[in-house]
Amino acid sequence: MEIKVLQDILSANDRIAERNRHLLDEKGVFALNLMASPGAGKTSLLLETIKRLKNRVSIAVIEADIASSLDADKISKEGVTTLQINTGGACHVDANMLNNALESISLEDTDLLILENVGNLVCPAEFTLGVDRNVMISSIPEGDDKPYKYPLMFSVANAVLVNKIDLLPYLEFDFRNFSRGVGVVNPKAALMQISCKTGDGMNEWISWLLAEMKK
Ligand SMILES: Nc1nc2c(ncn2[C@@H]2O[C@H](COP(=O)(O)OP(=O)(O)OP(=O)(O)O)[C@@H](O)[C@H]2O)c(=O)[nH]1
Ligand SMILES: [Mg+2]
Repeated sequence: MEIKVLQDILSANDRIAERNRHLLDEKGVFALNLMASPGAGKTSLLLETIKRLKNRVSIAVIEADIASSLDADKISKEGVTTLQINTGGACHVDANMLNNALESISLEDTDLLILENVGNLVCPAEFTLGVDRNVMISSIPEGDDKPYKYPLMFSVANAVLVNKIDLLPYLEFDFRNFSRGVGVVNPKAALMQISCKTGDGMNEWISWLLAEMKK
């Protein structure tokens, strides 16, 4: 009876993720997997992060999208190493895709590697990649119920960033309900409120990131 297919795929993924972890550790690269639904602000956060850190930290970015190089074009204008992966339909990056991408990046020259995962609040959370931290963005227009409806994504995140807080005057969003939901699935997650438009919360985010890189 051949009924273990899914399990085999996932364990194969985990084995490659372990290889990624070893490779990144060996080269001294701190790797971050940035996840969120489409349009939550992943590329915007990357741009703000790069602007603030590029003179202190050597950054490389992997952009993953189903199609196009639009995000990679924006990031490469900041003068950092940028690689675009087109998944051709897959709604996530798996460990093997990351492994292939790592071959094209000069890891010796990289301190911080950030992967912008495919915009999706479900699939990316299912694949271990072998990175140091998972960071997810949830944005105000998406609503305060997302931790209850998409618990896996929130449960794998080391940090949850609530973006677009500049829109709070125009939209209903109950932070107490949101943070209670995060607390239920992942009480250890760092929770930050940010706006990539106004820069609010960016100091806290950058401080968190630099502190995690030192651990
Ligand atoms: N008002 C407001 N708009 C924002 C903020 N952050 C991002 N945006 C806008 O939201 C839209 C989507 O932002 P992106 O950074 O492209 O989102 P993304 O998560 O990278 O999207 P995909 O790569 O398509 O999944 C853009 O029009 C941004 O200008 C914010 O803090 N406030
Ligand atoms: Mg993007």
